Amino acid sequence: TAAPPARFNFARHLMQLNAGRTGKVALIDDAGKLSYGQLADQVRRFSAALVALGLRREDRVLLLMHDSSDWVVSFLGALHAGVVPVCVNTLLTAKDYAYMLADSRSQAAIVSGALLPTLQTALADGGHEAKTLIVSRGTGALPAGAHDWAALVAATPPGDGADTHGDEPAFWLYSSGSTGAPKGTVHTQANLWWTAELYGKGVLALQENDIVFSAAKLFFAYGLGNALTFPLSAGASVVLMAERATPQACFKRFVEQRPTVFYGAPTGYGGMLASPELPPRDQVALRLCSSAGEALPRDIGERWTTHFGCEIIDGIGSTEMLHVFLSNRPGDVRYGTTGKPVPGYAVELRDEDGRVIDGHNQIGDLYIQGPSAALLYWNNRAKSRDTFQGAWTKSGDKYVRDPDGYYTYAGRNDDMLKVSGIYVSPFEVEATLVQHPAVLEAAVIGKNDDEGLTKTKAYVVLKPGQQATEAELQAFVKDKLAPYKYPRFVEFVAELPKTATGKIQRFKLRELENQ
Ligand code: 3SK
Repeated sequence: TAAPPARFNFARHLMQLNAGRTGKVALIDDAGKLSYGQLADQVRRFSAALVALGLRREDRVLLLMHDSSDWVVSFLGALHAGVVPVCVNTLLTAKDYAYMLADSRSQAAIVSGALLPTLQTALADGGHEAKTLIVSRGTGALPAGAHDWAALVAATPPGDGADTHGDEPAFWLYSSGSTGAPKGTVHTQANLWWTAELYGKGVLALQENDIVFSAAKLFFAYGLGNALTFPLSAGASVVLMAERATPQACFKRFVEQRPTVFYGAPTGYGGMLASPELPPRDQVALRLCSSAGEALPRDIGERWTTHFGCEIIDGIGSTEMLHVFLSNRPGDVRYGTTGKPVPGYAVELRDEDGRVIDGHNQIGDLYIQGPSAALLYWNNRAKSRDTFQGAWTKSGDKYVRDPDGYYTYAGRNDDMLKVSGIYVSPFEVEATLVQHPAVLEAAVIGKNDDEGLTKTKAYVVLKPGQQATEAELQAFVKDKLAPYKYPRFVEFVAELPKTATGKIQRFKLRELENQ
């Protein structure tokens, strides 16, 4: 595949691609529809509004929004102006946002009305440079000096945008590790183009007449490709929803909007299959489904295909590579495996000494080479060097390759857990549990449920004479961390297995749990 031109702006590129589709529906959200023509107009207005508000090329702006057409316009509008959106997870705490505002030195914040109170708590923390606040779909009165998103777009004439370089920092996503603060992962304008070419077209082969719907939200790298980069690069239509992707919320969209392509994570597929409200095949229009976030258990894939008659294309990507680099292919699905490298990416398995494993059936660390890798982690030279090793990017995952060339997931090489497709650091949960007055020690591991999906389990030692219940400790964690990080199971034990030097032996707990 030929590279995009050196001077390249992804927002402008999409507008040029879709110039002949002005009347076609691009986005369908909870409030209504936006055609490709309206989308281009709003992007150019929002881009000009950012400039008029004093934002300059390469300034960062925090984007904390629920999925909606305003999210898409804000993201593309910023890219169009050469302003850098820092897209953040809507499920986090004010403390997390205070960190991200300060770390990114965001000069402005764009926020959904429903998330404004949390952002305001973060802003009140100080230590940031955000001077401008833009509120999308607010309900009450705006804070003093804040701008209403829709009024701003309506009042600003469309701008021409910036003549950006394809390799210039275009947007950030935050990536979490087992220790330390989340890392601002800096991506370029051209990286979006590469993911659309290699996975969106190369593997999924999205078509203009597709209607796509993603359970993964736009702030995740997976959701960004699914519901923005790929469909808008194909002239397709996108269904967006602000609410959590419960089985009921997904079924409602399946039946009412009739998407042809759906993207989810294994836990979501498992939850839908278990629901008594699962719609029959003839009420939906699905032709293709995709899964990522965690390995898709074979049984879930097979049951979904039996029910709906459509395959789930399981793959793995990363925030660092922006999207999927290893994947099954439509018509060539081997459930239980993550398929083969996506053309345009190379993958290697390396042994403990860093030597490339040429043979089969030997577990190794997965490294990826490809054109959509992030530039760096912001303010984190050590971790950037460790992850972005020249042309190769370390994934942190272990894989094994079979003689036919299919790759199967074999765990992480750090302690991170992926729960419902989202990373959870066991250390962060442990550090929170021990803040509870009754808890002496805690160890958190991944426990496989009956479907083979990972759930967090905490082993807890209470202080002598103290009492606590499972529900109380779960609520304690939910209150202090992003709620999705709470341990799904808590077991009280008299002591934790430890080495002679006092280190907790999590592997012994894992063996115990998953035998
Ligand atoms: O979790 C994944 O497999 C994934 C897929 C696409 C983009 C980003 C991620 C983390």
